[in-house]
Amino acid sequence: MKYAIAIVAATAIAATAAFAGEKGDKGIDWNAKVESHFKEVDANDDGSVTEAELVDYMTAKAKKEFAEASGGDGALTLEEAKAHHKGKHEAMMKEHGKMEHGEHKSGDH
Ligand SMILES: [Ca+2]
Repeated sequence: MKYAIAIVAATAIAATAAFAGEKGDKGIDWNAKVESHFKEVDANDDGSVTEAELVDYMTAKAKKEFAEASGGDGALTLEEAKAHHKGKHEAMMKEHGKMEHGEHKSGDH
């Protein structure tokens, strides 16, 4: 059971780290990313992430995102959800575009 929780936690951490690392595959130290994220989730800093620690972490993250998306009035409308998603997507594309721009010199083709 403990093992299963560890797998779920590791998967969630890896998925979050992968998402955070969307900037590009080159030169990314995935171990360092997972390690730093793991430490973030490991609230009592005992070197292992319990289910409660992961749930607390995800809850805090969800609450923060909800507060941002809902505009702080405690209710998220469909329009707010769409706007929030669009904003996140655009920020990601902007970041991605910057990377692409930096990697390819003009006149490459
Ligand atoms: Ca812990």
